[in-house]
Amino acid sequence: MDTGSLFILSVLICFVHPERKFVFVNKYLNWTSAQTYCRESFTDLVTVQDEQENQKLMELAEDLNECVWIGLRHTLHNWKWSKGVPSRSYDQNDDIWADGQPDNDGGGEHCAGISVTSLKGFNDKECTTALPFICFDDKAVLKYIIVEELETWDDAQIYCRTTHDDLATVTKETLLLLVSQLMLTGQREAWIGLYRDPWSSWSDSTSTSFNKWETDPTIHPTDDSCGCLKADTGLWQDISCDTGNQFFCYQDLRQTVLKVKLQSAVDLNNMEMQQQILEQIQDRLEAVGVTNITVKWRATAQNSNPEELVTN
Ligand SMILES: [Ca+2]
Repeated sequence: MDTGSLFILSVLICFVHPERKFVFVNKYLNWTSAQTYCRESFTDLVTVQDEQENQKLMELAEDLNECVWIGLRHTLHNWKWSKGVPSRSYDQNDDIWADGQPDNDGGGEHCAGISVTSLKGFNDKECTTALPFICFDDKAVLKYIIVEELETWDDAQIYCRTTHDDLATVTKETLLLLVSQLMLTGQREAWIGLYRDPWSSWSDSTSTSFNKWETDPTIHPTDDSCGCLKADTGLWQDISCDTGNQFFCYQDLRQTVLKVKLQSAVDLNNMEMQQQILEQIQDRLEAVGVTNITVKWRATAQNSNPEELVTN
């Protein structure tokens, strides 16, 4: 046989209508091992986006009297601005923090402020603390407005969004100016628009506001807590990620990989030949009822066989 003519092709099929299949895995693994298992065997640990999906998972585990891992893990590393700009997120290693900060003192410091005692950067504090705050207003002459009323971070955000644009986004360059202005008011600290939600990131990087927490899970000093779903009640608990639990994976049905071996004397780098093969695959799929798809080649790192086909 002419081994030079044997090509291994992978066909990745993407359906237009997204659909996910949930899988209950009856193995007891810690959260990280469960994540690895799901990624190797399916797509990822499950993301729960609404009540209907939460119900589906309960039914899948048949009212099991145990807590089953879902794809939620506590993370302290994802800081965001209220106004959403700049678009990048900050983490603990960014050069925006005062010395020793963010320290998440007490485990629940998820909002950030500036202080007259530090020109180096910000401090994380509990969002329920009442502080003055700094709004930003692009239409105002003085765009940074220090409001001396004491408010929680959430109420300060509401005020700024109602009265001005939003809570202020502060850079290293504007920090010195704002601290100077704060000193003039006689206040020592003020909220800015920086915050984090430690439970907003799922294993597959989806962001969703849906949750079913049994109790407020936000007070954790470290990132060793993960989310699980109690199959009998549908409520979520946060427990140590090292616990051995059964778990829910999901399979993204929009992407199905088919591996095909072709024996051919033709050169698959020939553009016309590639197009003919794509059309034949598409025709065959439609003939068996697989519609709403297109198929195309995906270049591989090495431009030689095996090559891959991708559809979308
Ligand atoms: Ca702090």
